[in-house]
Amino acid sequence: MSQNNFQTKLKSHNNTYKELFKRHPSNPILTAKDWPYAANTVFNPAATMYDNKVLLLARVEDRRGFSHLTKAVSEDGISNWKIDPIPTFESDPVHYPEEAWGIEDPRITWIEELGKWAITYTAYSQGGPLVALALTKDFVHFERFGTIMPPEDKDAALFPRRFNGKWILIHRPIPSYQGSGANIWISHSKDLKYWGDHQILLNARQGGWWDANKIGLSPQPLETDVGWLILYHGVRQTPSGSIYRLGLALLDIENPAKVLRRSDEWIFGPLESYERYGDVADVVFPCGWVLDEKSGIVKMYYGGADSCIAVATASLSDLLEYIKRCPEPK
Ligand code: BMA
Repeated sequence: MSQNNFQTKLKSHNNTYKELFKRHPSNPILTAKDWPYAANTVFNPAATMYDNKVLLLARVEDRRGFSHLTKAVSEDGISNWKIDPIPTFESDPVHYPEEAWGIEDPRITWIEELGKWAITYTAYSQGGPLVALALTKDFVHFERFGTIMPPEDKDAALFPRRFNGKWILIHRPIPSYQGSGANIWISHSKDLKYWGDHQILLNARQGGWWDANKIGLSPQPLETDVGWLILYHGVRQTPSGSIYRLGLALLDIENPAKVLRRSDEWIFGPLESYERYGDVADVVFPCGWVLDEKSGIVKMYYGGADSCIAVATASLSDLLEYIKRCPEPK
């Protein structure tokens, strides 16, 4: 190929990806060193707005290997975090034996109808991880619902309102039939306690895809003018371990069981050293995001390599413009 042809060919290829989420220069914004008490690591935080401030409910792992949840609150969502001096929400294995080995990876949804926040979290039981639910008005007192999905199941979040009288939960059961992959499901309930009408929402792809075999919801669903915006993680198995990356999907606003769009490519993945190296290498794992309605900026909070908390920002209109250009799932 002549040099000219080669240059033309290069130009015709778009060789950069549009970066939707930009990492904050102060990353990682929180580590175990910032914690007011001894912890192995802090990571995978849920996020919501509380009293006009950003509230994170971080997963804190102690040196037994068990996790609990502790809140950190900040006005700008970046700095000056006020962290509870003791664990905010701990496992209670005496009354809830399914919490034997700790509680992990919460997601928070504000439920207007109840005037409460719903926290869906992974309880680590002797039978494996499962989904549990608690409600709170103040992030001080918690109303436990206990187990809402049996093991193995995790990565759950509620939609903020009912659809035709029913609440909808997104979650990720692991089938015993491994050939079918770990897919994202939705289930319905009239009372938040008893769940049914289970169905697959998003399938893990197969073969060479970045999100082959295992996917799971990341933060809580975000309501937008064009549908529910969903950020999910895909787990790629490689000879040197797994890589956790993130993709986007858009669900119908009135019927969230209907997937309108899904990104073919991942939009965020481990690149920086705090995402690549830590207790578990090559993991970005958000459990929460908040939207500033005025600026239209979304702040996504994520765990880096199971060892720190980081934040990345995107404009909601860029995310929507991107997802609207993505294909309709087959
Ligand atoms: C997942 C969850 C996350 C963790 C990730 C990588 O299965 O357990 O809490 O961040 O693995 O270790």
